Amino acid sequence: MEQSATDSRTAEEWKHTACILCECNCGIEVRLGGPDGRRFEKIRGDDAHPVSRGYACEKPLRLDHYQNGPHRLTKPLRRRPDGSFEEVDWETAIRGVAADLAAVRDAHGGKSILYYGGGGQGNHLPGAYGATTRSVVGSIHRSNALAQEKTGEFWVGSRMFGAFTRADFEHAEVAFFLGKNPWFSHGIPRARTTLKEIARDPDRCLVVVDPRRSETADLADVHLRVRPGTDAWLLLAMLGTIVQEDLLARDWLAGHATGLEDVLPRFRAVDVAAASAACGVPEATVRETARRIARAKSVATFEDLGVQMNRHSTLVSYLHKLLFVLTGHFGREGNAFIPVGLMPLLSGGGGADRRTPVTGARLVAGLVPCNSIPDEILADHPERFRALIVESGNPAHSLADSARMREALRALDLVVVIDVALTETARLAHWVLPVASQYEKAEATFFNFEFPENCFHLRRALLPPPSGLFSEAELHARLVEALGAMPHEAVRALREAWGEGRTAFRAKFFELAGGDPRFVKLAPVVLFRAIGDLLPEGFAEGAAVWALCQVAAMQIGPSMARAGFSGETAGDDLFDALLAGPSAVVFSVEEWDGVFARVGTKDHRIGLSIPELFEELDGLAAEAPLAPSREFPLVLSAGERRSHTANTILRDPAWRKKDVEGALRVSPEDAGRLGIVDGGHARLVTKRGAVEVVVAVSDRMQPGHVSLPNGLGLDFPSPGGPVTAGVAPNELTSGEDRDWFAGTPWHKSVPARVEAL
Ligand SMILES: Nc1nc2c(c(=O)[nH]1)N[C@H]1C(S)=C(S)[C@@H](COP(=O)(O)OP(=O)(O)OC[C@H]3O[C@@H](n4cnc5c(=O)[nH]c(N)nc54)[C@H](O)[C@@H]3O)O[C@H]1N2
Ligand SMILES: Nc1nc2c(c(=O)[nH]1)N[C@H]1C(S)=C(S)[C@@H](COP(=O)(O)OP(=O)(O)OC[C@H]3O[C@@H](n4cnc5c(=O)[nH]c(N)nc54)[C@H](O)[C@@H]3O)O[C@H]1N2
Ligand code: SF4
Ligand SMILES: [Mo]
Repeated sequence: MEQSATDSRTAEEWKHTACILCECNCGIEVRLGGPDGRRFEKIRGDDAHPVSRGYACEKPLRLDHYQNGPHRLTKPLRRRPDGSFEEVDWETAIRGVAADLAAVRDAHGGKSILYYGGGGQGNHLPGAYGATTRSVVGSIHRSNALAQEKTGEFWVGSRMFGAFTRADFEHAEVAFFLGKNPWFSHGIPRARTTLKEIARDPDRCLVVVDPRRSETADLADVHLRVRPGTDAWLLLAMLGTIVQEDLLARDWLAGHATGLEDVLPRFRAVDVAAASAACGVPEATVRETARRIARAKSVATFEDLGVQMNRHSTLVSYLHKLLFVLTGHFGREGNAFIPVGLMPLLSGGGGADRRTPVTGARLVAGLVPCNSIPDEILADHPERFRALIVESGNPAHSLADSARMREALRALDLVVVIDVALTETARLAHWVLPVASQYEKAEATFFNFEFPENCFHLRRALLPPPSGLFSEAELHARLVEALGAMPHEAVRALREAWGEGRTAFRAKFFELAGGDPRFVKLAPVVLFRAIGDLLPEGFAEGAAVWALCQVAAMQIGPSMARAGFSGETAGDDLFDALLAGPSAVVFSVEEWDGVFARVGTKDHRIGLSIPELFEELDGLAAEAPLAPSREFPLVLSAGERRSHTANTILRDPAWRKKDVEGALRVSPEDAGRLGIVDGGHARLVTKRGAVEVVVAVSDRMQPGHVSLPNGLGLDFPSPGGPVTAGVAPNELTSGEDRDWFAGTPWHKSVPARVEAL
């Protein structure tokens, strides 16, 4: 793909793309400018985007920090024996990485090569292309951030629905947010608009479960201010109320669910008063809220990190889903649904019977639990991981216990990092392979969860990469070539067939796919080599999406037909629409009546019974929730989303106008007791580490609860040497504090103390 900075698309025009700072991927328009025409001078919401419809929050205005910051790497780096890096040319890097990967494979088997990442909030195509290199070197184990947040929920969803569920907040009478602060973290389309609409309407009700008076709680009709880490008891009390007061959707359950007899007795026995006391919410409020949910025509719910990175998280996911299912809030407008994806990112939550090689941790959705990764490396075990490929992820910063993660990275025979920046993880790599930014290549995500109309956005490159850089598609194509695995004959044949038209191309592709299972695994790079440069300018990396469109046409044909893509050419028509659309394209249209057909259990009924979780559930009544100790009297939530946090995508601290250091929020009561003041400094100590923090005294915090933002403590190049602002939260967290089932961490309730300085 050849592009020049002076081509037709760099004129004084707004270009359509998407924000990459959270999973919503709102459509935005960018006006480029500056001396080299590469600055993101103006940014606005894209009215043409069918989901975000012009909406954008404050964060994308700062995207120039991502695109044009001094953190961008331009040359491959190789580690010298003394630990320093040297710049090498691409020829050397590709050959070296291919040889090193092959050496690990030959010595220990491909199963010893772990792949981490594959995409962040805005880029999922690297995962598709990276799968080709993985298949050539025989890497079967993988992990990514989902395995430190969503795997418990996936597994529960797969057991109950055979799928992952989302909910329709736009039409819901009651909106229920459990450990989720959408005012800042979004996660639903046009979050603030929707929240305000619900809050304004006297017939609708916004319920927020959060120990903190979050910005979403400010708008709420009901704020259930639990004590940190006690949501399991709150849900127990709510379910106890629903069962004991007979608020169940009995008729509906009779037709749509199985296993009711297994769960009802458990909640009939609950002491609602005791469970309410355990979570610190008045019993009357618990009962009122349970009744409000049960009686509502529609209820949409969302659980997120406040509970998913917390105690009893898999059980909480189960109780949360029981809450809306037992009250009948599934499969109708304004309630929960099963999204129909172009590429079902969040399916396959089952398979927890497969285990990791060293510690035997469950591979939910095929992912190695993030908290297990160091244990799978730092073991004297023949099957330990020996090599790690990290692509678009920063595990040395984002996973529990950074110190131990660094130790694990140092213990590996080979670490290859593919990133735009010299991250905390890249610093420990043997090879760092820089790539084009998300605005210098075609990109897309599979965070497509809308209903009844779902959209996919294949974004066109806004500008060419700086010289010497290229995309992951090109990188993996080169690696596959260097490993001697590129099927050149297939590439040639497909390229030729493209010239003959789509019918010939489809026929050739499926002929090749049918003849050789290896071809299927390499299809992304084969397609990229065959047609990448034949696609419209700026779309080369979209080549693999052609195959996704074909698969979608086979798997969700009726949904696509309702969106206007039908018949033999449905897949190609969709692909062409993606290339033509200035913005996202509606690829599937559902009917609410069809939701139950998507319930993936044997009888298409919701399975209420999950016996694996009964012991934990039944034990709650006798369990004492996390209590303050003399050593650690406080509970730390390590990693809150704020106005100026975006994981580690924006590394430049200057992108934050306020709260540059990312203050520790402390209640006025605790601050007074500890003798610390707003804007002052303090020492924050956990069993794992101690750091110095800036303090913000905030009446949003309840006494005993302190909170640090996520994504800070990154180093950033500056003329006087690297600067760091704020605290990296995982210097304070521990790997063993995790859910017994899914292995997800307890970052939101870390026992801690604060000392005045
Ligand atoms: N601005 C911004 N938005 C983002 C991101 C970002 O980095 N910055 N990251 C994106 C990503 S990757 C994700 S996963 C989502 C996460 O989105 P959220 O889960 O909404 O984000 P958090 O702020 O981490 O946690 C949500 C809330 O959990 C609360 N909480 C803490 N302890 C408890 C508890 O014991 N019980 C309950 N019920 N709540 C508790 C916190 O007070 C907080 O308000 O955000 C996405 N959006
Ligand atoms: N204590 C604590 N820890 C947490 C959390 C918390 O709340 N508390 N939140 C967790 C959550 S929910 C998540 S999702 C994770 C997120 O953590 P990670 O999954 O590690 O992801 P990001 O911080 O989004 O980093 C993405 C990386 O991609 C790089 N990148 C950007 N564009 C490109 C590109 O085009 N190509 C390539 N190859 N790389 C690119 C960026 O430079 C960055 O290094 O953090 C988790 N860690
Ligand atoms: S809601 Fe998320 S995707 Fe949308 S503009 Fe804000 S950060 Fe970007
Ligand atoms: Mo996340």
